[in-house]
Amino acid sequence: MDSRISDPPPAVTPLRGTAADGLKIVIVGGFGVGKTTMVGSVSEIRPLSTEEVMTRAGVGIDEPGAVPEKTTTTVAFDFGRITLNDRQVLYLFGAPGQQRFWFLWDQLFGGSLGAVVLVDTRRIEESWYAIDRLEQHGMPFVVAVNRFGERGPSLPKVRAALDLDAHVPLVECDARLRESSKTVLIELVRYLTALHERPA
Ligand SMILES: Nc1nc2c(ncn2[C@@H]2O[C@H](COP(=O)(O)OP(=O)(O)OP(=O)(O)O)[C@@H](O)[C@H]2O)c(=O)[nH]1
Ligand SMILES: [Mg+2]
Repeated sequence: MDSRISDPPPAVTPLRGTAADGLKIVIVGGFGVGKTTMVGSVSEIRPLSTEEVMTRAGVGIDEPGAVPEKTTTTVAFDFGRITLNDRQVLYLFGAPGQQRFWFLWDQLFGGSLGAVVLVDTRRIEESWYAIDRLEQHGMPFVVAVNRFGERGPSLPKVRAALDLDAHVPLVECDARLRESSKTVLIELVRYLTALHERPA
């Protein structure tokens, strides 16, 4: 796990007795955009992750080229939990980013209320597929721009590059920081609530 992740969660945080609403959220996006990092930084329980080392045997299959510091990749999914308030608990599922695991996404989408799409502005096109799949599913989503230390294009330029509808929330984040990741999730919950309350 990235040693720069802020405030590692305690190993065990019991679920509150008042928790009544479990909301399933998925975190999607292209390879190496920070999905596992986000689940790890924001989860209040030790996240379940299915990371495998990318070995020489994977050369030509695994593509760490654009993210050279990356040595592992998600081969199934990440799982974490965050308590929003006395009643609401988010269950977080981080999707695998590599194309050969995309067939798993349908299972992860089942029962999900909404999604976060993570975007690396150095490789915006890596997240097009996620947006297409979510739109096909009719699943609401917010987009979070993970800048990886680069200034990169402005948010309006990212919106244009992703061809996002004006109503889709687009925010900045640093997936390594708990508060930043939490802000993204709160944005998603607000968006879902607003959609739910919108007159038909
Ligand atoms: N500078 C910076 N680095 C980040 C940020 N988020 C993630 N990283 C780094 O980017 C690399 C990729 O992160 P992961 O969380 O494994 O990416 P992923 O999207 O889960 O990757 P796959 O599951 O293999 O598709 C790791 O080395 C992280 O430490 C960020 O916001 N800023
Ligand atoms: Mg991952």
